[in-house]
Amino acid sequence: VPTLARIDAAREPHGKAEFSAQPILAGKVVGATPKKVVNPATGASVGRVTDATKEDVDTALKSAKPWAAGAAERATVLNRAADLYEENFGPIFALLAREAGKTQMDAVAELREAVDFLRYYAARGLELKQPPLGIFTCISPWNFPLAIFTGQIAAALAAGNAVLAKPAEQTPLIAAHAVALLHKAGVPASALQLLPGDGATVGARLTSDPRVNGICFTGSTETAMLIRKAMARHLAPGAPLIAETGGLNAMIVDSTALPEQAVRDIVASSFQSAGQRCSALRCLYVQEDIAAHFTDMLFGAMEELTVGDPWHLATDVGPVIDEEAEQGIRAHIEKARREGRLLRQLSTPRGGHFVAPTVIRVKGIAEMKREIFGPVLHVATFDAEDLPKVIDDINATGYGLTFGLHTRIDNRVQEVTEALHVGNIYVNRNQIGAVVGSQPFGGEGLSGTGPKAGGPEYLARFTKPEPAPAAGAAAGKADPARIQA
Ligand code: UN1
Repeated sequence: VPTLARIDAAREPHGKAEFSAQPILAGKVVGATPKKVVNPATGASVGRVTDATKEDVDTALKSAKPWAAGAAERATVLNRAADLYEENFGPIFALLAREAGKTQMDAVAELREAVDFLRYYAARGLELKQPPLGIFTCISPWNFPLAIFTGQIAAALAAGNAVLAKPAEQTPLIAAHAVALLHKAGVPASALQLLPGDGATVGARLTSDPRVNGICFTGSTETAMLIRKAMARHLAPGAPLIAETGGLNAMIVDSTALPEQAVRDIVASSFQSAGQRCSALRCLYVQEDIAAHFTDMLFGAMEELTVGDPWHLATDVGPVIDEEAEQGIRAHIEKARREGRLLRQLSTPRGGHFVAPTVIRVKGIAEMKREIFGPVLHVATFDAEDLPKVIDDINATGYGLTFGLHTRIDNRVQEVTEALHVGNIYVNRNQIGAVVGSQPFGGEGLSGTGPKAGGPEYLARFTKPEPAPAAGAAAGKADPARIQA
């Protein structure tokens, strides 16, 4: 990782530069009516984007060709792309801060993850036995506009597919920058095309055209359900949907936890990335006996956070992504304030889409109907004898993405983790920031389809299915990476 001084120097020339994103169809850049893309922290222009039209989607589908090179050559190209990403950290960090509101800490982690995905899938691609499916639609979110955008594409390409990539509407500029690097590394123009645009024009077409052979999606649970319906109507039976969706993630802190450590991990899990991760902590359960003292410590630690423009290296919490996000989260906080449940809120800087870290009291996770995608932590207390009920309530949400546990009771780790239907469990640490390769990431139930991204089973879903194994062969296979301590 470069030093902060080097990061600052490398991104400086890109601090005011105007970037652009346009559809890239079989290598040709098209379109001429650009919309402005603005910085969520300042409202200043970052550049312009041209959305793809329905004709562009059709052109892309006609030009798409699965990547014919052998697995070894594909791996070489993806590794070269990883090198190019690393060399280009200046404009990448500038774009992550200016277009996506990422703090430097988050930007460093995001570039690392994107590079890890490229190298990991390049290596796993060499082990694949089955041929590619054909054409993959990849639809990615604004909260990891480089890492998840790249991870989806790298997986589909490593398996030999052609990719039609639709970046999130809020973050097309970094996507265009990434696609340029992938092409420069040697990914053929017909194997990777970029289609910026909205869900109605671009997303809907890319998920309901019978020429598409599979879909990789990260975003809301509601959108995943719409995609599944469209696929059932229009795509060939068996075309896979590989989806990572929402979460309603809990953490339990019992009276044996180390308070300083738990507080630090809660602050990171709830407020880092302004809470805009599907893995983020939403509902904290603190054991009643320690609750008063513990929440005081938590409020004290929150006070240390600097909220502001992520261009400043000292900023801990940047803006939320746009006006709609800001208003939605604010409405949720205001309701809690009216009901007398607002426990703490930091002061909010002016000028951008800022929501200051906030803590709200709840009785339990059961009353939280949906994921609030921002820096808002909900806190409940529990008595030790009610632990089974807490576990039942967490399972009853139907989501199952991440879970955190702070305890020094050995049996409790086993009891709790066995009872929970959750993809990623973190013990005595924070619950964000899964690591490609060693901590594959993905949820159960409403949180996703599996297999886990950055894990050994992921790539096979991008290939023709293997003939069914003998009955019982794969049954009961434990996932050793599910629990991280
Ligand atoms: C998401 O926020 O859409 O472990 C998923 C983590 C990240 C979460 C990515 N891999 O925090």
